[in-house]
Amino acid sequence: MQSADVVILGAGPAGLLLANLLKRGGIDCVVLERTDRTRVQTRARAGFLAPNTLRILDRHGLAEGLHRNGKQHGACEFRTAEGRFRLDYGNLGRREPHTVYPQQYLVSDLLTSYLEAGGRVHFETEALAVHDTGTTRPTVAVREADGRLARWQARYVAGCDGRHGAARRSLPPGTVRHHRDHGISWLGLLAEAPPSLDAVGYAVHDRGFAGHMARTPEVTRYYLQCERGTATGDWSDGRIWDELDTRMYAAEHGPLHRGRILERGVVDFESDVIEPLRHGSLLLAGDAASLISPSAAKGANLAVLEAELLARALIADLAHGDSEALDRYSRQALEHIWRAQEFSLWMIRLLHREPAAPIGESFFHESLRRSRLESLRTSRSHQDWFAESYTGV
Ligand code: RFL
Repeated sequence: MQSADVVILGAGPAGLLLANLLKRGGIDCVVLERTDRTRVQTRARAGFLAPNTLRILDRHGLAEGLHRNGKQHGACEFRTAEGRFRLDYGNLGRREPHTVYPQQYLVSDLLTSYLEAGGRVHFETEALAVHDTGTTRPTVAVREADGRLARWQARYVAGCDGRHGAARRSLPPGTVRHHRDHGISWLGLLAEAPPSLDAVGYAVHDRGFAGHMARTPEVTRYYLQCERGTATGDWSDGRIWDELDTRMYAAEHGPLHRGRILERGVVDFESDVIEPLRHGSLLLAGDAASLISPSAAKGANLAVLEAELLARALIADLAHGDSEALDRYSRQALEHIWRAQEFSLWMIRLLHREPAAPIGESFFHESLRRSRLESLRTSRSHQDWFAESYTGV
């Protein structure tokens, strides 16, 4: 049986930042990743990184690529049937913009730095289950690249393997999972087209939400609220662009730059929180700890924050014998998670028509939504709160 003090499941932002920090802290660790290196380095997901994410990466000298190629972004534009308004949130609240840097670039930077420091990553190694989490010698059952079954032994296992990973499957019976299905779905699109506005676009329309987020000068992310149960192939490219134009009020504000749809995927809006994040020798971070709907762009930022907190706690425990540190990690991380969940829910309610009600009939919800948007358009203190919550984790 192979072993490491900390076996990390998953080479996403959470797992790879944790691995970097543990290695620097002199802790023996290994990363087990289900997919291959190319997949890890090319999976396009998040792009909007919070100022605190930048501070964390800076603190550990891991933000070089981000400073070189990331773009500061501090404005969003809300579009409704009544017109549009822009919030320069980078100059409101704490006056901090986002940095747009595609998640796959961040993951590549973290992977390169970890490997250059002599870190170990086993690709195409799928964790099947974590055993004996109630003891100080947990084991991880894995299927290796050649299909062979094997086991790893650890002092701690860090579950950074997302919502469908082995860590969640291995939680002890009776573990609390606070869960909410928002009943909303997005068709998430990556288009080979330059951004069409110099701001994040949030369009609130009777036909459903549409969103626009710059990624690079050549690639833009779009979102279309769609019916639950929509399959990725249900919408043709032409229908997607026509619908985006309609919902983003292109007739009033100008058409969108069209291009090839590079990637499409349906995201069902669900949120959950596992509580606590420590179960004996099994610890959770990132999406494995809490799933957050992408409406407020918090997931990757929480993953980075939790990875730093968890690294600190594991080093305190393993190198300095601080036996309280890991329980403290759970409490601290959960505070941040619930704050992000709260804002994310607020964004969901701001941007979407009520899913259960037929289009145009949910008068009460629509009136509240209009009122909320009007307050955001006109109240400076509401704008400051928005900016602080939007960029904060
Ligand atoms: P990840 O990135 O999912 O990485 C988990 C890794 O674990 C591997 N894995 C396993 N490995 C071994 N054994 C197993 N059994 C395994 N099961 C899984 C996987 O292959 C993978 O490599 O989790 P992590 O590190 O917790 O990071 C979370 C973020 O990826 C996620 O929260 C964000 O992408 C969410 N998100 C956004 N977050 C932001 O902060 N800003 C954004 O702008 C933003 N945009 C988004 C998003 C998520 C999206 N989708 C696809 C849900 C946009 C979209 C469309």
